[in-house]
Amino acid sequence: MVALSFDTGASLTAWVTMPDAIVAESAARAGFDSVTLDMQHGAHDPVSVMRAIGSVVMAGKPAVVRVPVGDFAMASRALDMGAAAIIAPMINSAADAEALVAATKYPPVGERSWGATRAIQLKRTDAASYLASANGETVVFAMIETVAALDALDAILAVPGLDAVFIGPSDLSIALANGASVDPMRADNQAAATRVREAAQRLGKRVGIFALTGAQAKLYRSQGYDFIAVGADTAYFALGAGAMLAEARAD
Ligand code: 3PY
Ligand code: MG
Repeated sequence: MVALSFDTGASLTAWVTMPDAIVAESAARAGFDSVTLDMQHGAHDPVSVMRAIGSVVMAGKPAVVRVPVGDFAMASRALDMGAAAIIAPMINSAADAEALVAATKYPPVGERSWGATRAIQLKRTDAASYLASANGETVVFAMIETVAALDALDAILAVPGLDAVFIGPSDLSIALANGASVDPMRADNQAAATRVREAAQRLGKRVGIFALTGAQAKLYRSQGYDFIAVGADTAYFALGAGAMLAEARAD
């Protein structure tokens, strides 16, 4: 495992939905600070995630895994496979956050089950050192993206062992508009995101957010987010292809 670092400002993560280790490795080599593998809306499954984590770590970058909704067993497995951080979607209550922490932190903080063989291999360490450092080094993000989560924000942030929150601005915008629109940049949604960021920062927790574009990521950097997802692999591919084709067809 290569750990996430926040030492040089916001950590910018690539978002990878295509379930091939070469896509993840290419993202790692493109200069992002980490690579996030998406098992919620992306096509990654446990085997593709395991292979992609290896490629990312061997390219020298931390791998992050977003697990499917409520799949805390997968969160624990992703850490076993060498993920440096977990993003868990739709955490709507302190009880959800407690279940997430229980699965991802070893006693006395939680009840993560032992089996980090691949993580130990990738970290070039031994079992005792891994056990001693894992709770402190792995970062567990609870996604805040519903009205229920906003209502329970203080209780979620107070859960011992929860390292961070990650705002899902698209889902949050849908929830705040009661389904009438999806618009992360809508003023009420940005105000809610700011409220989440400030509450997390007051308690010394890390805070992340998803940016659809580079310009949005730049705005979030200026606002002091610790961890920012910058677009997604499908957009990197389409934008790169579009730019090359336009160049090729220019007179
Ligand atoms: C959201 O914006 O809802 C997300 O989950 C981003 O990944
Ligand atoms: Mg979401």
